[in-house]
Amino acid sequence: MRTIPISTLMLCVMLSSASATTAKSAACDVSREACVALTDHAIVSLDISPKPVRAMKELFFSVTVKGARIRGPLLLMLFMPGMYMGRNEVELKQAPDGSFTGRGIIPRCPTGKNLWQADIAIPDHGSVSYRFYVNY
Ligand SMILES: [Cu+2]
Repeated sequence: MRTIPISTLMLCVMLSSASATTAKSAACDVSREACVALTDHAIVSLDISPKPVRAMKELFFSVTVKGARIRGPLLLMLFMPGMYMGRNEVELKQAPDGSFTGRGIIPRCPTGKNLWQADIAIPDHGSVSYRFYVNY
């Protein structure tokens, strides 16, 4: 499981159709661009707006799932790798266009660190993770 920029997705799919989950890719920071992650037969893209992503501001999360029929809602979990920052979950409800959307807030870390992770469980298809840097 890893994340890649949407712009390189098609290239990656072409280069590695037989082994998509082990292909090397550029790191993707969802604070700056929409990112795609692959899990069991599902292509999951996450976008967060407004950009760049800031702490203590309401954020809009939008997820699209391709390759799998998913029924919402989905649960997006926000946390800092290696540090407990309290439970922070965003319920993503299915919008008329088929995407899953919700709103949430990322708190400011007292240590000044700003690496966060968003995990989304895709029912029957494992889960995907995205790491990104929050701006203070
Ligand atoms: Cu922290």
